[in-house]
Amino acid sequence: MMKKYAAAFVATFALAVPAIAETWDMPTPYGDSTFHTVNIQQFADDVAAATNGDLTITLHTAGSLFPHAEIKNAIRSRQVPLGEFFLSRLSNEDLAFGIDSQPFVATSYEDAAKLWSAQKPVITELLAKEGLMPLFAVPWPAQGLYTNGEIATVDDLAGLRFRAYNAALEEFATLAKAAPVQIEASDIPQAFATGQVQAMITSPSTGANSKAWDFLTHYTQIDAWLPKNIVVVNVRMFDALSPEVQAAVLEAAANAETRGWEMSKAEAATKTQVMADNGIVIVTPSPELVTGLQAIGSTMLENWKDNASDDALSILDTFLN
Ligand code: PCA
Repeated sequence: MMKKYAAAFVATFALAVPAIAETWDMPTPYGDSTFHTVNIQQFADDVAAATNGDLTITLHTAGSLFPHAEIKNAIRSRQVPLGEFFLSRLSNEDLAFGIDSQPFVATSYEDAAKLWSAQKPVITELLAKEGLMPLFAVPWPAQGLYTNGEIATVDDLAGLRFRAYNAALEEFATLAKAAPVQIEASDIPQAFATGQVQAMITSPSTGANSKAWDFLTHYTQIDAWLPKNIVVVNVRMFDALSPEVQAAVLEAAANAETRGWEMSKAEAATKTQVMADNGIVIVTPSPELVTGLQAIGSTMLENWKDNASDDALSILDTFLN
């Protein structure tokens, strides 16, 4: 009996050695049709191809494995080796994570790239303290305003139940005298259908993916900020990979970052067109609205500076100089 066991063990072990194939589960809060998800699926496919299947990454989309708020800690505690989330959701840990969600700081892809270069070393160090390492980050297209009817000035936002996705947007809505309600991207259609919210700020990607024309009429192109998703890996789990597989992951990650930024730029135009084709009125903001929104942005940035660490403040310095 013992012998048989040992023989079976040896056989299994011998078979297992050449095939050190590993499967990594990768949660994301966003749905399959989101361009970020398409991009991370390509990243997973690239890793599988480059490692001949030694590392297979399986996506779990739309918050199906962990809710958004738990993804970072799931990676930290090694419940999953890696995952994707909205970077500025970590701003409650350090404001350095949230600079990309401050209105009117970086509103073009060029500025967003410059801001990411300034932000990356600071947040890399913060994440390292938790045993985490960023693999790549990709911005959403510039954030615009979705409403029923035209919004001529900030006063028109007063009293609206306003969908928010992070603390900055909550602060924004409050300063606009609207009432913020936190809703995940995949829950947007339901939240509007049930009247939980009446307006939102998000990208043309999320607007089109949630079929904004079913519950809203106007999209005002305020192009206020380009917030990022980030893909983060647990360092211990990464270090346990062979050097060849590590190199394949890093190369696929670098390619995913380049490809993701290009996909984002393309989305900004194509998804705005999808909304227009479906009857959403695409509006250029009035000068009064822009002035009012910029005033809110200034207040928010002052608050941010008052509470930011020196390292967080250095991001803004590097970006502005
Ligand atoms: N879409 C995501 C984050 C930013 C964006 O454009 C959302 O609305 O939740």
